[in-house]
Amino acid sequence: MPTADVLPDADDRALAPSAPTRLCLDTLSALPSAIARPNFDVRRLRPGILHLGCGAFHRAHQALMTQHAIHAECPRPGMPPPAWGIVAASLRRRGTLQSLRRQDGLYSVIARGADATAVDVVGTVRATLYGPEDMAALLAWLGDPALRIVTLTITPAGYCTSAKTGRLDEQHPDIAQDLRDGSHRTAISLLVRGLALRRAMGLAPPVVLSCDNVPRNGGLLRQACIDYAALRSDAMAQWLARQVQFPCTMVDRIVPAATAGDDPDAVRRLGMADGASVCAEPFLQWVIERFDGPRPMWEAAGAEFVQDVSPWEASKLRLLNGGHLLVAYLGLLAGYDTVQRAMADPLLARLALRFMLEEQMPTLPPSNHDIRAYAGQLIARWRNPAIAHRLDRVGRDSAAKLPGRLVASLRDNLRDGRAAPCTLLAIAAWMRCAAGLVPARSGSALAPEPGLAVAARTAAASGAAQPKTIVDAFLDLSGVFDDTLRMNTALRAALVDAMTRLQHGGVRGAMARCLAEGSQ
Ligand code: CS2
Repeated sequence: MPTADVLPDADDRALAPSAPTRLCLDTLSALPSAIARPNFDVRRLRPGILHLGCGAFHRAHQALMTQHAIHAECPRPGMPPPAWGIVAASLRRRGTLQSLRRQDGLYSVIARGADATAVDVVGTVRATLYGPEDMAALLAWLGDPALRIVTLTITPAGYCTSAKTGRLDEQHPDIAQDLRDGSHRTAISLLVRGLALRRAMGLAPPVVLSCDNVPRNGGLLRQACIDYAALRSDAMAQWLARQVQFPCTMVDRIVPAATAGDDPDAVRRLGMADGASVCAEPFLQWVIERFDGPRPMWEAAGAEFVQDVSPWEASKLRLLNGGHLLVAYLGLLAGYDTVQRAMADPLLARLALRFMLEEQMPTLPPSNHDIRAYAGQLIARWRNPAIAHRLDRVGRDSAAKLPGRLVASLRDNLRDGRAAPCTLLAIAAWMRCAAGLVPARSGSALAPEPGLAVAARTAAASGAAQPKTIVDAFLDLSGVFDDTLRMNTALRAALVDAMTRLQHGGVRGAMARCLAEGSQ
């Protein structure tokens, strides 16, 4: 068990007499009866999991499902719960960890549906570690035999892989720095170090479960770790390849960015302050490739264990995440700020549905899944009026998101001779958003991405008049488009055409024309 346990911060609670009571172990029993909470003795929950990337998604998904899994094991009164507590670590951001520490690791998940709201207080996060300050404790936990599972939500960009090769990008600045000074800025470097410790101690490695939305997430992570290890030691790389399980997973729940500070809605519902609460849609799904070794009873919390995750992963990434990108970039150009508002626009909603059914569905691997029903369900989920999911957030980190969500299916469609006008329009809209050519009324623009800076400058400098300059600047990004696509002159011309339509007919005109042409 790491030493940097979550500790009540007495100062915070004592200093503000007029402030509402804060959620913590001592106040847990004062929650209103309608709030679901741990049915086990949280103080006795020993950790068995390390999670890297303690963002809102992890808290509303794996940490909550782990609580339900522990409930399903029905710890007997007086007995400690099964040791599936979570040590939640972050290598980059301290904010959430501090809020969790003030609350003994407790926080609420507010599931907001169109008609009903349900609240769970979660108690599975038993310690928090911040990489830059708690590295020794983090490494000690990685080397602790009690650690059986490592889960990760580090975003697609956190894998530091090249979209071209699917292997570790050794030139990535953070990887290069980790190789130089061993500071473990990246999860890849930290994981390899932790696994090397286990090997040196003769301990079985933990199972490593990627929970990010990237194609073949477990395989990608495994290869990145092997590549990193091989830069130091072939023997370590071979051990890792033979001994460590990296199951693929598909995770799904729409979780908007968490509010900074105490969410007033949480205060109202809990009757006490909660600086780490998250809100989410009610929908929740987790599909996991079967693996060997002890684990929580996640299936009792609704998780599915399957032989091959690919069909779930492909439809999730291409319809949900790809659809999200289409709605984000076209929605931002149309002046919307949230997915819900954008989806209230019938033009955008029709375009999103057509994109899913006519351009993404034909590229999916065969399965018995009802993809039409899935697409309809997605439209309803995106319309959920009770959550505000910001378009600029959905569209950020685009260089890492586009390849698996929009570009892969475009490649498949081109290969098979199928038209993909909605995808082309979405990619042209992305180029405009990434170049900062977003109308002022959107109120939000995409955060600049270092990898896109040169293309964005070139495109922005060309002003509105040069669709071809914008397309050339972005299509030449080898991290996003592979050589076949970059050399495809018909594709280049089609993107220039889509860009010209956006520029001359405006986004609404371009969407209307795309729909009209498709129905001829
Ligand atoms: C979104 C996802 O921001 C994004 O990339 O597409 O976070 C999406 O909301 C989740 O994958 C839903 O499961």
